[in-house]
Amino acid sequence: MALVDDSGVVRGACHHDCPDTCAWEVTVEGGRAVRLRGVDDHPFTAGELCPKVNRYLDRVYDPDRLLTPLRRIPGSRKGEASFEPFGWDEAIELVAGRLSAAVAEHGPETVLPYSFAGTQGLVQMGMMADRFFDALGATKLQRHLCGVTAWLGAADVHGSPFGMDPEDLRLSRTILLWGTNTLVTNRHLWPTIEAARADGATVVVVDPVLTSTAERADHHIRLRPGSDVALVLGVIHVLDRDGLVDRDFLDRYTTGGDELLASARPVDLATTASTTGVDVATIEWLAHTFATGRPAAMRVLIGLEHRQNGQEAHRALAMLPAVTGAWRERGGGLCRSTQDYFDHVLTDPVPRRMGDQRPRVVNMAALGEVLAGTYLDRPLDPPVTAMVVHNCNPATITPDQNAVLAGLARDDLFTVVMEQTMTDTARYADVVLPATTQIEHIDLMNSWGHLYLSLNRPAIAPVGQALPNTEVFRRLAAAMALDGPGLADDDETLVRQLLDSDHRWLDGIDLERLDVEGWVRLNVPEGFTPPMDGATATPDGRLRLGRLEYRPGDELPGGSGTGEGTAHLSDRFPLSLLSRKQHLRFLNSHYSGSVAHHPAEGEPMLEVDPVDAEARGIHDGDRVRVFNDRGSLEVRAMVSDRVQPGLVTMPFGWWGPGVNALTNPTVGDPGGNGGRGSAAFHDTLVEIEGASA
Ligand SMILES: Nc1nc2c(c(=O)[nH]1)N[C@H]1C(S)=C(S)[C@@H](COP(=O)(O)OP(=O)(O)OC[C@H]3O[C@@H](n4cnc5c(=O)[nH]c(N)nc54)[C@H](O)[C@@H]3O)O[C@H]1N2
Ligand SMILES: Nc1nc2c(c(=O)[nH]1)N[C@H]1C(S)=C(S)[C@@H](COP(=O)(O)OP(=O)(O)OC[C@H]3O[C@@H](n4cnc5c(=O)[nH]c(N)nc54)[C@H](O)[C@@H]3O)O[C@H]1N2
Ligand code: SF4
Ligand SMILES: [Mo]
Repeated sequence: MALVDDSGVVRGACHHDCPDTCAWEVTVEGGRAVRLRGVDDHPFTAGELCPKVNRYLDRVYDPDRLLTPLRRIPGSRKGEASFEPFGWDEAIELVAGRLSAAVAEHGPETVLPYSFAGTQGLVQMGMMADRFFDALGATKLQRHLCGVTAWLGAADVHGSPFGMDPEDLRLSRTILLWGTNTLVTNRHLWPTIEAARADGATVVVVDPVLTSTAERADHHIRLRPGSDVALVLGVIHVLDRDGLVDRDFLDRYTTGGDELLASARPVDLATTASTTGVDVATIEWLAHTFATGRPAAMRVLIGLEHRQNGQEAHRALAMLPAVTGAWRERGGGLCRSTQDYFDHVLTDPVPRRMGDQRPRVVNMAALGEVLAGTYLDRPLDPPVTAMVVHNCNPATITPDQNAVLAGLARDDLFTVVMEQTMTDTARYADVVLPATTQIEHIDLMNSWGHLYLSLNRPAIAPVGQALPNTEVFRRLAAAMALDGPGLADDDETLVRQLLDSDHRWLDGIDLERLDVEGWVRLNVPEGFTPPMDGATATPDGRLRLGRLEYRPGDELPGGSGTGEGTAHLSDRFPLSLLSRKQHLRFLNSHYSGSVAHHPAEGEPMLEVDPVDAEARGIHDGDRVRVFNDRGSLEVRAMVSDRVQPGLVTMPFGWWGPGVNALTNPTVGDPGGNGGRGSAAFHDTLVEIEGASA
């Protein structure tokens, strides 16, 4: 079937920052999209989308959809969303004029682009935006809130951490879902896991929380938050002690195996048990199961990375399959994001300006600090006086929300927000520009959960006066007379440029074929096993193992953080706060503006263990105050044995004052890389008390 056929059905794919990248088809009648559903023959989607996106057309035609450019009414306060509509020509002239004036006064680094993965489409996510900001010489943003810490840890071992083809989990006999909530965050992988299980696979979830995935697994190992490296050390100790190390694999494919084993040898399992909360028998069972229940795979996404020691945790997990030689069998090894496969073959021919020195680089986790005028504790010169936000909702998703909001409220900051709906971030803008949705623009979709490349053709004309991100940057570049490569390329040209590759994984895959077939699997050989197939990209081509050491993050019980004053932070704030992706109908901060997507409880609730609740006289349903030095929230408590003593959780993604008012913006930086990696959202200490106290 052609992508756009006579029956008015247009093929596309979901743009959300979700590993599944489902293929969909949109039925159009009289220029209006009337139906959107999953494509039956897609190996992952198999005709089903998800509770978030089944009603995507409600979002496209939402009465609250932004339809025209808006400018802030003079004299109104930022944040109160007092806007008046105006035309595109005036909007482009205003934004171009203000950016040019800021650059003339302070130099181009005064402009901060702030964007993330509102759409993962390669064209609308950043291709033209990056060309625009490079030509301008703006401050560069490390877009590192998701996936980079996990990548750094796995790359330390693998060079380029391709990981297993997730479809090969079908062949596994042991599957460790380690810090990933598959049923909620990666639901289209679940049928593969269930099929493996029907053939005898054992499914183990390693997670501090009894998640819905943990409930459905064969075993749940409820470790203490942030203690994974200690658990891996214990497992390696047992493997070594019990003769389960694959010595031949270590000798042939790795370096540093002896150092790794030596660091695990002195481990005292009783200490591991008290550090991790996992008893010795379970540690021994886990080691034996992973070594002997073969093929044995470990599945990770990013749950572990949002911690100060997240990189080390991901490094530890990447090393474990080498110790047992799990990679030897198809269906064994490390199964992680497949992003590297696509990054390898789909590249913008316009090179990025990578200046490590200039333009200066800031990490997006530090937005609050940056807008307050410092970065890594040094004054920012020039200060940020203009910010352009697209594909992102920093008022909700960035750590240390109060600092972010204080920055957004600055009268001397000129803020442009390109959005589909009036998010909390857009409310603070000087200019809001209406953005198209996925069924209104073309894009090329890679995936971090499988190996299929999809083309998304627009099904309908833009709703209202919405424009694709690319078109806004083209218009701004022209209005500012910017001189740079590819600034006038149209969107279809951008797609062709990405596909124009000599790499064998893209042989025979071009726009024409994608137009006919909708989606195509990269030509990665079936059963590709990166370490066995010569794809280890370390300098000597061997997996790089080495010493492993458990060090808790500063802001964990037992960590060394002190906060204000000299008392240990956990003396004042004894509870760990975890904010995961919990709701089936939210996708990060998407959809929380829509009551139809809210869970039954209708508000974000704090889950607290009965032990901690009783110690504070808190009952199920009570209103409580959750607080630390960064902020304070009032929410309802849910007394629940899904968490554990010392751990409270709150869902992430709700608009308004939310869990990020409390979260830790520290960036894990073990390599001294000047702030690379993601924020330690989950290394957050809090205290709670009854709200009336
Ligand atoms: N406390 C806590 N905080 C977290 C996390 C957590 O687990 N806990 N997770 C972190 C992670 S992993 C991530 S990925 C980030 C997500 O952070 P974001 O990428 O900012 O989150 P989203 O809500 O997916 O998308 C942001 C906005 O993009 C807009 N958008 C979608 N498509 C388009 C488009 O085509 N054009 C334009 N202009 N806009 C578009 C949407 O309307 C939406 O408001 O949050 C991080 N923050
Ligand atoms: N429904 C839905 N699906 C989504 C999203 C969404 O918002 N909603 N967001 C998408 C995005 S952007 C991403 S990045 C992915 C993330 O996908 P996942 O990585 O699967 O999701 P998270 O909820 O961030 O974290 C997974 C699990 O890690 C656990 N965890 C936290 N700390 C630790 C620890 O110290 N050790 C161990 N072992 N486990 C720990 C949490 O309790 C949680 O259950 O999901 C994507 N899919
Ligand atoms: S959000 Fe994820 S599961 Fe839902 S349709 Fe999009 S890609 Fe599929
Ligand atoms: Mo993410």
